[in-house]
Amino acid sequence: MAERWVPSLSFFLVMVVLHSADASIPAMFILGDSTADVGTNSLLPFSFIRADFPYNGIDFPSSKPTGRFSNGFNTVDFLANLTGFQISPPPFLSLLNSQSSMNKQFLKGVSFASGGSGLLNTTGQFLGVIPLGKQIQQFATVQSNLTAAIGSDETEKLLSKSLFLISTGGNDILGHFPFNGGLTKEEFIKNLSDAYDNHLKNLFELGARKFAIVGVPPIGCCPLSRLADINDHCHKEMNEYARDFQTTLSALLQKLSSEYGGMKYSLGNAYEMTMNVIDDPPAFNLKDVKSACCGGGRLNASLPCLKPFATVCSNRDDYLFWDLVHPTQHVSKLAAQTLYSGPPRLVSPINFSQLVENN
Ligand SMILES: *[C@@H]1O[C@H](CO)[C@@H](O)[C@H](O)[C@H]1NC(C)=O
Ligand SMILES: *[C@@H]1O[C@H](CO)[C@@H](O)[C@H](O)[C@H]1NC(C)=O
Ligand SMILES: *[C@@H]1O[C@H](CO)[C@@H](O)[C@H](O)[C@H]1NC(C)=O
Ligand SMILES: *[C@@H]1O[C@H](CO)[C@@H](O)[C@H](O)[C@H]1NC(C)=O
Ligand SMILES: *[C@H]1O[C@H](CO)[C@@H](O)[C@H](O)[C@H]1NC(C)=O
Ligand SMILES: CC(=O)N[C@H]1CO[C@H](CO)[C@@H](O)[C@@H]1O
Repeated sequence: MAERWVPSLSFFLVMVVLHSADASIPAMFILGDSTADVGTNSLLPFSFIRADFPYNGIDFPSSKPTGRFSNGFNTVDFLANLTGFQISPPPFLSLLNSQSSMNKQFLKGVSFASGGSGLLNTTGQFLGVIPLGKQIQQFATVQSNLTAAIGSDETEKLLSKSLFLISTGGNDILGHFPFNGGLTKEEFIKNLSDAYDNHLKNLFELGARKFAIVGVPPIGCCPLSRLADINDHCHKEMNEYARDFQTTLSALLQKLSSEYGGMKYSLGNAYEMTMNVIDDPPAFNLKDVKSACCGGGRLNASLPCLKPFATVCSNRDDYLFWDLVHPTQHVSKLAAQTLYSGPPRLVSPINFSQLVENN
């Protein structure tokens, strides 16, 4: 029974790959932290970083918390939608319970993103989350399952055309404060850059070619970081780390793409994009760029966005921040539009849409 079933499934999978070969991107693979998580952490029994409770998801279809750190969709959902998918691919951990065969969803993409994680294994290590290195090991499983199902040539072709979207680094920097582990800023940023270098090489070796990368936003300006200042000002030093990391990451990607034939990338400057919003809220139709819509206490950042303890604002599209760290759905949509079709000042050397269409 099983022996007859397996070959016919493989045949079906090959047909699916061939059928979608005319789409510019057959699949999206998502890695990173809570800016990209679509429910991974909800499936981790011991994770402390989660969003599977209201008021999260209040603006999601049927007002359900989905594990997204948002009132609705996140930036990856909007990017996936612009690329031609409905929403973000589902979490890897939700695709494992299909009995003997590989999950067909692997052909369309998988999300490995885990809230609270970072580039370094040590970031979030006591929070029960999945660091980027382990996310890449999970992708290696997907790659080997694909190879077993459709063969190595088809897998190579599929992965080389797929988009690998990575949004990470913010938690590494957040976790570096206030104790800096005795490292200078330069040493720490070098650590992050070396880690990124290593992760990208591992993904390249597994077949990834198209990298859509989102840099670190000005995390010193999120409500949580502003709490540390009596005047609610941004945490300057944290922002400096984020900005310097953007510069270092840009140089790293340039170097890697010259060394690795066939590697293409697009780097979004989340720092600049978010600063533009903070510096001129009315230009983006925003009224509040300092405090959270959902939470409680000073800046609504002293409490998590947890019903019934938190309050939730009704004019959510007026806010930059949904909770003490994460953007609202409205701002996530703006971010996705900029990453997808913005100018070189904000996303370079090409924007995501150019990366998608580039073959
Ligand atoms: C993008 O999202 C909209 C709204 O949910 C949906 O109607 C549309 O079908 C999506 N696009 C694709 C290509 O799935
Ligand atoms: C997927 O790959 C993993 C690791 O190689 C393996 O343990 C598992 O059995 C594979 N699953 C399928 C359905 O091939
Ligand atoms: C991080 O963890 C992975 C296993 O998940 C391991 O292979 C790797 O060597 C570790 N990296 C460092 C720098 O410790
Ligand atoms: C907190 O959110 C409530 C709405 O839920 C709002 O009325 C209030 O102004 C906010 N507080 C601060 C300090 O931003
Ligand atoms: C990036 O995106 C659009 C397509 O969505 C493209 O036409 C445009 O040239 C790019 N924008 C810039 C400013 O490079
Ligand atoms: C994980 C890692 O790369 N740690 C390094 C960070 O930088 C310091 C100082 O340069 C090194 O000693 C660590 O090994």
